[in-house]
Amino acid sequence: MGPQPLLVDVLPDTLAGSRRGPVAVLTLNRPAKRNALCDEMILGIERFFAELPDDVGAVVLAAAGEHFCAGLDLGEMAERDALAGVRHSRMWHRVFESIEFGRVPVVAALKGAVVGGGLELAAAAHVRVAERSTFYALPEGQRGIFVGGGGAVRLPRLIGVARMTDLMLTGRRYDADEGSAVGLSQYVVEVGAGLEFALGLADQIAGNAAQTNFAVIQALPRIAEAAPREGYLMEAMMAAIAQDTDDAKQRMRDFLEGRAAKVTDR
Ligand code: 1HE
Repeated sequence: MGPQPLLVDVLPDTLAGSRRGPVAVLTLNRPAKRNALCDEMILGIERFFAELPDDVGAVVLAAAGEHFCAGLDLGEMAERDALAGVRHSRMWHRVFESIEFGRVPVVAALKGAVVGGGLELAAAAHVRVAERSTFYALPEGQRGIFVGGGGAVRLPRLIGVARMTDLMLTGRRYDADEGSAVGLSQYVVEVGAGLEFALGLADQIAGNAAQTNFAVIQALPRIAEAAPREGYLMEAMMAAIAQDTDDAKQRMRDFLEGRAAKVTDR
C-alpha cells in the first residue's frame, strides 16, 4: 500500500504528513527556503506529534528538496528582544522534547544542509540516516547568535563538548562520513536512498515490543545520565516491568520453540 495522507487538516503547508502502515512520515516541506524553520513549522511539528494516531509505532522525519534543514528562519528573528528570545528558545525546547520524549521512536532522514537549528532538530530524533550529500554545521557563530533549540544539551552528548566548540568557533563543516565518524548519524546511504532506508528502519522499530521501545526512548537516556547507583536501580525496575508483559513472555517462548528469528546480519 502506498503512502496515505496524515493529519493534513492540522498541519501548515510547510509540513506534510503521511503514513505507510505503522510508520508516520513528517516531511519538512519548505524547500524554496531550504526548510528553514519558521514558528509555524515548529508549532506544526508539535501538533503532529501530539495528534499521532495510537496505532503509529514509529515516525520518520524527512525533508522535501535537496536539504534537510537550513536551521532557524533568520527572517523571523530580526526584531526580537531578550525576553521574546528566551520564550522563543523555550518554545523550541518544548517542541523538540515532544519528539525526543514522545510516544514513539523517530528516525531522521538527513541530506544536504543539516545546519544550525536543523542539526538541533535532527539531534532530537532517535536514529539518524544521512545521505552522502549531508553536511553538518553550526553557523550560529557567523550570525552572532547561539544555539537555542536544545543543541547545547543534545549535541555534546552525541559528539562531545570539544567538537561542538570547534564547530561553533570555526564554522567548520562535517561531511556525511565525518558526521558518521563523530556520532552525528548512525547510517550513511547513497544520495536518494535515505527515505526508503529510514522507512525500513522505522518499520522494524514499529515491530518491536512496545515496552522495549518505551524503555529505550524514556528510560535509557535518563539512566545514562543518572548517577550509577540510581541508574542500576532504574535499569532493574525497567527490565522487570518489560519482562513481565505477556508480549515479552510470548516472544521468549517463540524463540525457545524455534519460531522467532535468530540474531542475523541485516
Ligand atoms: C533562508 C535560510 C534561513 C536559506 N532562514 N531563509 N542558518 C544558517 O545560517 C544557514 C543559512 N543558509 C545557508 O547557508 C544556505 O541557504 C544553505 C547552505 C542551507 C543552502 O544554500 P543554497 O545555495 O542551496 O540556497 P540559498 O540560495 O542560500 O537559499 C535559498 C533561499 O532560502 C534563499 O531565499 P530567496 O528568497 O533569496 O530564494 C535564502 O535566503 C533562504 N534561506 N536558509 C531564512 N536559515 C533555535 S536557534 C537556531 C539558530 C540557527 O539555526 S542559526 C543558523 C541559521
